[in-house]
Order: sequence, then structure tokens, then C-alpha cells
Amino acid sequence: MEKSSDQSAGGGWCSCGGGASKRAKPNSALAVKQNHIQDPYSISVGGSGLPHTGGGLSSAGPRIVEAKVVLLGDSGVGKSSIAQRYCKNIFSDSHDVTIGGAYLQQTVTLSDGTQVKLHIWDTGGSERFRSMVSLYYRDAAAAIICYDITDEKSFQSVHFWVNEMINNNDKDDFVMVLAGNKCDIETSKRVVTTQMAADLSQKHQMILSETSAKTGEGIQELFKQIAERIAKTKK
Ligand SMILES: Nc1nc2c(ncn2[C@@H]2O[C@H](COP(=O)(O)OP(=O)(O)OP(=O)(O)O)[C@@H](O)[C@H]2O)c(=O)[nH]1
Ligand SMILES: [Mg+2]
Repeated sequence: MEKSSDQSAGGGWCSCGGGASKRAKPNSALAVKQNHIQDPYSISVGGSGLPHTGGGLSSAGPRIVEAKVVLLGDSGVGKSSIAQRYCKNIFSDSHDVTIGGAYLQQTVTLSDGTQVKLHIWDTGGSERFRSMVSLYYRDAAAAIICYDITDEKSFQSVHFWVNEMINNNDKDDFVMVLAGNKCDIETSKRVVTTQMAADLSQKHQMILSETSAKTGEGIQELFKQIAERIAKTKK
């Protein structure tokens, strides 16, 4: 794996007001029945936080919030690369297909001292894993729905992943983020414009972000924004 020290905290972030608003669950034929395989929720901590007083720091120590975050999207859009960049600051040019899901963890410290411990589930986007992926977003506090800005099909699939999340998540106040990845690739290859993404994110009340797992652009901001939203929701 190629090691990189590049962790740009550049642009790429655009919050379109989405987030943890309550969502109605539409009827969808796309909902997938859950299989009886290892339930990732039994190993991960769900969306619940620990007892706290509302402030970030108190005599009892910092407020600690724990939350489950799931990465969704078609195969090859860069979900694992985003997770690896964020948690390990590494990037690989190879596509190692994720089978089922992979777990990573990272803690974000907010400006008021609150520590948000993110339990990150990176899921496999390949069609053959779809039936098991629903296990990973059950009770997630946030979903990062990824597409590749050079691949229109992956953008069209966002509807599928949004419906999956809405129909299979037990909560109705989760945060949804739309992440357009691979924004380092030359402009002539881009097929999904920022405007197209902004329209879609507004429709589904999602936070919008453009990222590059390769350069690190937008990655830190993406997770920080999620942590802030989750911390706010749990007050
Ligand atoms: N240029 C560029 N390539 C990227 C970026 N992110 C990922 N890639 C490449 O895209 C390919 C797929 O990346 P993965 O992270 O494995 O994709 P994935 O979404 O996890 O795929 P599945 O596990 O099959 O669902 C790899 O060859 C990565 O190197 C990026 O930001 N920019
Ligand atoms: Mg993967």
C-alpha cells in the first residue's frame, strides 16, 4: 500500500442544510430482507451516547458520544479508500473489493471538548453483497452515501442507497451525507456536476461533500461535520 503524508484540509465541503431531520419511510420495493449472517451490530456500538450534561467539558471529564457510521455506495466509488484515508491516512491505487463489511474506528474532538467516537462500517458495494449490507446500516446514526464524480451510474445508484437506508434503519433521525468522491480527477472526466449533486442532496435532506481519498481533500471535514451533527442531535 502506498503511504502518503498528504492530508490536505482543503475545500470540497458544502453543507446543504441536510442532516438529522426526521424522515418518513416511503414504501419501497427495494428494501432487502436481512440474512442470518454475523450481525455487525453485535460487535459495534450503535448510535446511543453515554450519559452527559450537555456541555463538552465538565468536572466529570469530557462528554463522550458514540455513534455508528456506515459507508454505502456502488462498488469502486472509493468507500474503503475514504475510510482508510480518514482512519489511517493511507491510500492505495488498487481496488480490493470489500466482502461484506470492514470496521474502523476514529474519535473526533469537537471545539467544546466533546469526544465523538465514530464506529465506522465500510461496506462492500458489489451487487452480490447487497443482501448482507442491510445488516450494517441498521441503527446507524449516519450514512455516507458515496458516488464517483466520473461515473454517472454510481450517481444514479444514490437513490437506491438512500431508499435502503431509509427503509432499513430503525431510527428516523439519522444523518445522511452525499459524498462525491475522486474529485482529484481531471475536470474533463467529470460527469456529475456539483449542481446535480446539490439538487439531489437537497431532495433527500443530505449534507453534500466532494472528496478525494487520494489527496485527502474534504475527508477530515466530512467526518467532522458528521460528528458535530451527531453531537448536536444527542443533546
Ligand atoms: N483518483 C482517485 N481514485 C480513487 C479515489 N478513491 C478511490 N480511488 C480508487 O478507486 C478504486 C476503488 O476504490 P475502493 O476504495 O476499493 O472502492 P470501494 O467503494 O470500497 O469498492 P467496493 O469495496 O468494491 O465496494 C481503487 O483503485 C482506488 O485507488 C480518489 O479519491 N481518487
Ligand atoms: Mg471497499
